[in-house]
Amino acid sequence: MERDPVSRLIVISNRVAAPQPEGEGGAQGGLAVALSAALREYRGFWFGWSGNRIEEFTGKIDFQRHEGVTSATIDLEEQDVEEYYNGYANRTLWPLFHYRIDLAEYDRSFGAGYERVNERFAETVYPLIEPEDLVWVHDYHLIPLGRQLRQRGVANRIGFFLHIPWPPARLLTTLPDHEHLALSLLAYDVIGFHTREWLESFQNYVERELGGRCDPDGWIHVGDRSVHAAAYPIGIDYREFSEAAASEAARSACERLRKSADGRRTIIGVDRLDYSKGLEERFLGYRRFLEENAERRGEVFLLQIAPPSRGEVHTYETIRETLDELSGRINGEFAEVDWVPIRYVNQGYGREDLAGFYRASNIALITPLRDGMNLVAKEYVAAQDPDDPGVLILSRFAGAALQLKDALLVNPYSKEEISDAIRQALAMPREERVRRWRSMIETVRSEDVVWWRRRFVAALAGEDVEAAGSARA
Ligand code: ADQ
Repeated sequence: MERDPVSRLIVISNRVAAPQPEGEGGAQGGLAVALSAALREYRGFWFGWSGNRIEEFTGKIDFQRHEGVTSATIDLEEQDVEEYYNGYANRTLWPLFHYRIDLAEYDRSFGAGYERVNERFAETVYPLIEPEDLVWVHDYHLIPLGRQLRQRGVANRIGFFLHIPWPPARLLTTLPDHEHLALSLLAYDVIGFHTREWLESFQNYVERELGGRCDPDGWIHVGDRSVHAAAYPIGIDYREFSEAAASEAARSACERLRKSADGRRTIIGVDRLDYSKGLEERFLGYRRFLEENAERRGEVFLLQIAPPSRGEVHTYETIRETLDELSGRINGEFAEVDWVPIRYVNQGYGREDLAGFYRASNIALITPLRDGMNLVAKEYVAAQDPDDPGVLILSRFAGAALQLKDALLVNPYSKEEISDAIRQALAMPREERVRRWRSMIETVRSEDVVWWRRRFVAALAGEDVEAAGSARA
């Protein structure tokens, strides 16, 4: 295997998670899926929270080696988890960065817990960093970590990648202490976003709120600090996913779904149960389709797979109740003795099962209200039969929409657009499906997770990013 030109890579993210063994399910975050693939090729280690809670923080590091990846994890105190993870990360930043200021909670104790845990990460990891190491920090949980490491004398190249959108300046300024948070990013050498749109929001914020200057070549200057920021769209692990899709388990999952569809056409949705994924709006859009197309009712059904996530945050209980209620109502309203319009499944599946379900589905309905990228859309494309592919209906507000331009792009807030797109997808001739799919698979295959990681690491190592391939997003 080709070696990347770095001595060691240290990846730091909130959780260190390997892919779930087949069949065990669980909501597998996109970050976990992507990073375990990336780390296999490097020496170095992956540092983060173990997921365990303890009475008093000790800073003890647990090293493990699993499938070629060394992980180093620490346990956190209950109060840390409450304020940093359930609090600032998931009740403040997640909703705010997904444009939901109505759901964002601003509580001083959350901010304090967030800084404290970032300090704990920095304090524990910095003695493990050697002079030539490249350090790659991931996501909104750890924005202040670069600053914390610098304060401890770490002079290495440190990069930051944001897996979620960067919100428009007018929304971000509703966050108390937003300048402090944004200024933390200047401690990094490289900042990565999924798309140009999130990058431009960041640049706009820097100019408006921090009085900085953004050069067209990606350099951002604020005071005496200069940092390079660019779009690095993440992809799926195409090779791994294709192997999963070709497996016996995938074939039998595909067969199982086709058999149960009994000649009906399947519309599939696969998402973590999260308000950003637009599930309520999706159900309502599908309901509109059933209303407007009475003659097609018995011909299709929607299979929505949505394993619960973040159960400790109240808003997630609410969205779960809303969807239970809404799917029940739609089924009650439209079902026949031999047909149920929505199959709503609250569990996770292994990669092979998912690949089989994608392949058995004629349409994927992926309509997040806002999504940094969305890997499910790319997985759906990768799992299709080249001779008879399904149709991808995709929200124009997902980062993936900037790359997958041949999907049917919809406004996820519009019931009419969702309904029209389902009708268009059902009627789409095979030649058109093949043409659209060919253009999308080309992107999914070439701009995969390896390409993403190479481009970011090249930039972090100070090499020519364009030599590693330029981005379309
Ligand atoms: P997520 O919000 O978790 O990721 P997404 O990119 O779609 O969203 O990744 C989800 C992953 O989990 C996919 O690989 C999918 O197959 C898997 N998954 C989802 N439901 C599942 C189920 N029921 N069973 C098994 N697996 C399931 C965040 C950002 C995204 C960004 C990623 C990566 O919110 O915008 O694309 O990080 O950067």
